[in-house]
Amino acid sequence: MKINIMTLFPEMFEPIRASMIGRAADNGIIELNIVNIRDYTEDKHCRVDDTPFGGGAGMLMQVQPIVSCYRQNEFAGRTIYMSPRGRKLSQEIAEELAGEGELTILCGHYEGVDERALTELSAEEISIGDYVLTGGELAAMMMIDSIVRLIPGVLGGEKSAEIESFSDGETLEFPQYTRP
Ligand code: 4HQ
Repeated sequence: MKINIMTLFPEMFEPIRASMIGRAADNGIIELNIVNIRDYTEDKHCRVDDTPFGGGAGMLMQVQPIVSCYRQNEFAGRTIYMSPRGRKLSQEIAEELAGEGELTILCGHYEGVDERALTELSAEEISIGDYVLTGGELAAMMMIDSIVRLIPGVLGGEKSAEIESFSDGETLEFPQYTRP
């Protein structure tokens, strides 16, 4: 599976290069393609944000850098914008997304992104919960972690069998013990 991540803070994704996901990327089971939206700005001062038209607090991410980034990289597959307005992430959604060949994830900052960028990318919105973060990066990492562990070959054989037998029971685990 190819996972494209559009962000203003690529360095925030270092932690997912470690652990199980890092190994899956090293083994070629997944491909993490992390791109910096700022690299696509056509503004002479490299700005990527602007004030909301008609007023409102804070700043919004501009359409141009996002759309240029998406087009120039020829991203394909479903595009997901991490947003507290979105469909709440669940095991069912993770399972659904684990079956995709390519996913593009847009991480917003400031007050969010200009709605025209979301329309242009036909982005679906997914939320990790009813609370407000400073950016979509941590939300994206949580979603990616929940998806990638379901891809065959990412966890050890023993673990994947466990997933088969638990499927939706994963979230209802009983207390477990190592030997006394
Ligand atoms: N965000 N689930 C993006 C979130 C969030 C969430 C806050 C994402 C602000 C711009 N994302 N912006 N909750 O709180 O996904």
